[in-house]
Amino acid sequence: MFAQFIPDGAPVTPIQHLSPDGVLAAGVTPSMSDDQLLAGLRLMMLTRVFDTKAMSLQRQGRFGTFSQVTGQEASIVGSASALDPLIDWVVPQYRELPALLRQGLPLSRFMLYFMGNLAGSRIPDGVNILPIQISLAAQIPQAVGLAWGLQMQQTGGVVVVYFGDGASSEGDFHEACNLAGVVKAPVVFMLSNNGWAISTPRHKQSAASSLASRAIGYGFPGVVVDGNDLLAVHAVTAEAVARARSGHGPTLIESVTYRMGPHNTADDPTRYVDAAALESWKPLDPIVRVQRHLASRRLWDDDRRQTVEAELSAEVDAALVIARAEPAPTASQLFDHVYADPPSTLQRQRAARIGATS
Ligand SMILES: Cc1ncc(C[n+]2csc(CCOP(=O)(O)OP(=O)(O)O)c2C)c(N)n1
Repeated sequence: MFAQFIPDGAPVTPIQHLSPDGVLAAGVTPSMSDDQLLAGLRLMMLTRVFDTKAMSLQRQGRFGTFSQVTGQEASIVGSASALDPLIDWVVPQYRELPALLRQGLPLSRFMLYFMGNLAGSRIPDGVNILPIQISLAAQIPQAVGLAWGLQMQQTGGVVVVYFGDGASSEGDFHEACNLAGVVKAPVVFMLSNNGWAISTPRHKQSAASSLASRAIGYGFPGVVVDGNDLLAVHAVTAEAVARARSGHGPTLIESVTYRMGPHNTADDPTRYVDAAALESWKPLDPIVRVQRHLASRRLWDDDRRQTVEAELSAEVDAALVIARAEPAPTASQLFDHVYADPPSTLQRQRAARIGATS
């Protein structure tokens, strides 16, 4: 049973295992081994390296619109690390790169999506993820359906579905929670509260004192965790996954974090983000927190950081070489895989396109 079950309306202190200085809270046994912690740190760092490169690729016109993860790495890596990729599923929104990688998606495949290549939307066989979802919250009912199906098939699998505070205001979220509670679907609702839905701040999103408190209305637990704390997010998700796996149904996790960059490459947050608020989150960097913790235990130092950063930079560059070796997408491909029998208007447009591009 969760140590923290949301009482209706009460303000809640997020569960924290590591302080911003990297000190383990008294009485807490880490839910991750040292190897898992180092692997989690590496994945968080890879995501940060990728974000920087992706931003520059987008500015060069080689990538389409892209949403960075920066600041939210612990929230996504901590939760994804609690899964067994062989039987569990990840259903993403669009800001969950490291969860997809941990499930087994090759980085080069992820890149193809942002290069407009159809292959980027094709999930390789055996990788338990659904595609990126841009239509807000549409993935949440699908995740519940998937989880319900796994329950019927008795696979033992659990689904973690990711979405933001903005998506949690959509009807799809509430309908999905309701059904999941009724059928006790093995699903974990991972709500990344990063403070913003583009330019809409959290306080304009909902009058509820905590977004996790909504779970009460659907008959399952809600829990609030420090989303910049890898260990706490992992522990809370592991408990929610264990609940789901043993037939006790869903959990709503509100992971309190902060979006340190723009909403995406088309956004200018300087027009609406309070600079002081942004500054106040900088000392809470989730990557630095784990590095400090490991350094205090002599498992990390600056030399090691530089070595790993160089390795990760080379890894991202190598994935880009693979992605760029794929044939460039053609305009006529826009018409593929949408309709089995395209309407005549689309057939005419497609014919005109093929004529224009051949
Ligand atoms: C149904 C729908 N409505 C509106 C949008 C436009 N839109 C794209 S992202 C976004 C904000 C999403 O915020 P949140 O769910 O908190 O996720 P975040 O981007 O902060 O991770 C909006 C309104 C959309 N994609 N889909």
